[in-house]
Amino acid sequence: MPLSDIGLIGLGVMGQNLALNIGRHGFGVAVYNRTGAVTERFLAERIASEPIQGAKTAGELAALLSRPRKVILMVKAGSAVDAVTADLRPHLEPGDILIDGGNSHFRDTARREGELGAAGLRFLGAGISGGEEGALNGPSIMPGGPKEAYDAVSKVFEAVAARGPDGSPCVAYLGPRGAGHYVKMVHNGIEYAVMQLIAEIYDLLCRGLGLPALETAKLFGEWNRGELSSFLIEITSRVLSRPDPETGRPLVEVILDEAEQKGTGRWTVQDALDLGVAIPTIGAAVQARILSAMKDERTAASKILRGGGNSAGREPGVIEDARAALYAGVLCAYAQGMELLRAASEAHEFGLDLAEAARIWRAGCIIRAALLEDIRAAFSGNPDLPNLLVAPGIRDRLQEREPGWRRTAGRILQAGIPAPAMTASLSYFDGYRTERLPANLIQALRDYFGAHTYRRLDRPGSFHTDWTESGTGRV
Ligand code: NBP
Repeated sequence: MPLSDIGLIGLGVMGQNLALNIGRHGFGVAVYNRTGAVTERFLAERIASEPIQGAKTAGELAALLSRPRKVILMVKAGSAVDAVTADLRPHLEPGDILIDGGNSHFRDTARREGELGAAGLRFLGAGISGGEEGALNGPSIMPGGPKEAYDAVSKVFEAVAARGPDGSPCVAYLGPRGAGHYVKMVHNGIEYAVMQLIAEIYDLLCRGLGLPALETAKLFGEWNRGELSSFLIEITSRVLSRPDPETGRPLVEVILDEAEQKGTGRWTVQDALDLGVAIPTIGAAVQARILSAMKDERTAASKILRGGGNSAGREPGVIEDARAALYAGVLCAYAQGMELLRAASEAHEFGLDLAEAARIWRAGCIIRAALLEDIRAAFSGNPDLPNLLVAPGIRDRLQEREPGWRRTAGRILQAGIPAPAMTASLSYFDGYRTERLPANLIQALRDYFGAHTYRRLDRPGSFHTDWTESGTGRV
């Protein structure tokens, strides 16, 4: 076989499918996996006519590649990326390009780019979303790093990426250093939030209103044909309609209610806190997973703490209101993600184009949704848009759904059903649209106990009051 165009290390779920996708597009691929048996099985069982060859060592892989070498790493994020890089590095030459396609932290990506750059090697951090199916048939690809390194691999990325509604590939150069992994991190943060919002509405429908899972599946299926049309709503309908072959019950009802996480949601919240960006819906989703994992404690507390009736009235409009609440909550999640991207772009000097980020999320990735075309158009029309919620068109839809959103939040809280992401979204909306918040009192309290001073509405300057002295402050 001639020298391959691209190398791929790590034949897990993503690596195998991405290698097949690249091969199917006519690029020669050389693959290597730490556990050799995995490579052998892959070559024996999954290759049809794709130009894919295997290597037994990192050195053998390097020898199979045309120059400059381009190698995609699809291994577990963290120390595995450093281990694989160290293994491969002695076999590389200046100008070769390493592409980390895993879910690495953007700071690790920046560090690796610096370390490898010092040796003349080029390093790209490319977030890849779409899971197994996306990797095989077209993922959304979020690359960042040296622009000329991106240009050297863009043909491959553009060939294998999903196509958006206008036929354009769901990949774009996003910026230097960790820009690509940053965008992927925020993508995952939004994913956490949308999944939590869906789960809360499912809880309201099934536990609160007593709808059977199958009926709820039909509702999500209907919703998927309208403005909520998205991958996550579509698969919710599919999941809810799947019976458990052993018990005959809906499979979802026999699944343990402990949500796991691998860290990208937490990183999103951590960086938002560092940058001072409010992303309460995403934060609530991460916290909800943490609380869900406390199963034993929750089970014990459920026998002690009473509250709410766990059921909501089936008055007319309740379902339509739930749909409105879900749509509004989802909008808030995307709005917060975009705000974080904007702030991060400034702070980390990524030079991100928000419309491009929305464009490449329209297909292939887990948060793909019809709504993303509206988001793309909003930022394309006005790159300085202060917040997605005030974009013309979007704000009208939000306002129309606001009464139903509020009624749903009332019902769900009354029933004692937890809805942290939905209520956080509504409070985000209310907080953002409120001219005068009670932060005046916070400032007064801070000044009382810490002499932190406050500013006044009626004149400039900093003021301090001795709140304990005689006069208005004495209680
Ligand atoms: P995993 O994250 O489970 O990684 C499995 C691969 O990493 C295997 O090839 C394994 O080799 C290799 N590996 C590990 Br683990 N430690 C290694 C080490 N120290 N040295 C060399 N190789 C090592 O697989 P995945 O689910 O395909 O994910 C790959 C990346 O893509 C991850 O960063 C993941 O977060 C990201 N991602 C996954 C998805 C998804 O839906 N699964 C979606 C989007 C992004 P071995 O066979 O020898 O153990």
